[in-house]
Amino acid sequence: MAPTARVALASSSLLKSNQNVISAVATRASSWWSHVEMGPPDAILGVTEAYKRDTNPKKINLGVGAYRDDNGKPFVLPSVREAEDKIRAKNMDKEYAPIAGNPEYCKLSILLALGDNSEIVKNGLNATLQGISGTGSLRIGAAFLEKFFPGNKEVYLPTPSWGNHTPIFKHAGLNVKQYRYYDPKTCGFDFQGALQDIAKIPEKSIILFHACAHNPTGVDPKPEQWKEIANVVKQKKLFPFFDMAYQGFASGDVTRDAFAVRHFVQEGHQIILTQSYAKNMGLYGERAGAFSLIAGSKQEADTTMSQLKILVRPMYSNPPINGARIVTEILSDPTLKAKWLKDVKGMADRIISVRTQLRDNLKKEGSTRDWSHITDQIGMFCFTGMNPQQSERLTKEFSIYLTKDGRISMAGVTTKNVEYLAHGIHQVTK
Ligand code: CBA
Repeated sequence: MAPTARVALASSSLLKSNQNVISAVATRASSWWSHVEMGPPDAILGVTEAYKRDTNPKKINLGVGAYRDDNGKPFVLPSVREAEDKIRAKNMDKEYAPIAGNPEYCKLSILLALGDNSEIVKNGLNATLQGISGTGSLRIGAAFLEKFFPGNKEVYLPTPSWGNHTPIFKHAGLNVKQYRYYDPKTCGFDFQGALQDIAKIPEKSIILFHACAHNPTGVDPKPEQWKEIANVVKQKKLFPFFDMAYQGFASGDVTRDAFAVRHFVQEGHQIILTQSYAKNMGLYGERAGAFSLIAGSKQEADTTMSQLKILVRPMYSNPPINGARIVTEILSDPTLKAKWLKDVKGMADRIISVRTQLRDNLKKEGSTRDWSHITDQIGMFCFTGMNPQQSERLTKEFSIYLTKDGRISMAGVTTKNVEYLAHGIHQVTK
């Protein structure tokens, strides 16, 4: 072919491909989805996305509640590594789990929550399913309540609560309302406010409690206060829903952290309980959790379980197997369980220690503010009291990432970054 003809052919095919691009763009403009507007980034997980884009070597991510070791690195618990080795040696298959998950896993989970000698478990009064971590278990609970709760389809949440609670319940079609919980004046628990509001909740409504290590405030009722709350809940015929995402993470002791749940159950409350192994076993991405309800009889446990399975099947069919195997391996082996309990204590203790360091460093920086709540609050988070402007300045000027409500994940604070963090906080709050 003559060179001029070749050029003509090439430019005509270029023209054709351009036309294809133009018509593809035109087709997209009249797409089914052109009306979909850009949504805002997630208030918590969006913080990690922004952190990843930052190139400042001093950057700190205190957004999401994910434990880090003292080098700021993700931490896989030694007990989990050991469990994984054991599982690998068993050369297990990859078959589907049952709809409700592995029965042994479910039993071990409810025993961890209620205690090894639980009468409820002995009498078969619990309906427990493996859920997709804490969030998925909450979502099962929301769906079940929407369909079967015989009272008001209204859930009362503490103010504030974990940002995902409202969307989870609304998504299932329940109304969401609030009761007082946190007192910004004292940065502590507003016990009287909570009692007054709970007493005003219409009978037969649902009330949500954080079992321990309240997120975002790090403020929990004391055992005596839980007892009074349990009484009011009973008098008002409210239905208690416990979200237990941090068992062991608050005090370092899984029994102590289960106090509220066990007390309510002992007092005869038929609670719903959701559990997560994301934090206390560091199984974030494995999505291992559990949903339980306490029924009035063995037969009721069976009927509710049958309906729970009917709800789960079209949502995700059955849960993932790997995380549940790790949990089962740990909780069913007393030696490995003891090692895990030590790992949990180690994480909780490190957090408690960096709380003191942060407070001391703020003092060293010359801050005259009262920062006692940093050490008074417990669990993964500290609700610093910083306002949205101060939180934004901390991010913009110091590359310290946190949620706009002033919550910082203490799990991301280390002996290496605590001075820089204290400096930043002092600069934006003085
Ligand atoms: N309940 C509460 C009170 C939580 O804080 C969280 C996690 C969950 C769900 C349930 P999962 O589904 O992973 O088991 O946890 N909250 C976060 O730690 C974070 O994981 C947080 O930073 O707030 C999240 O998903 O927002």
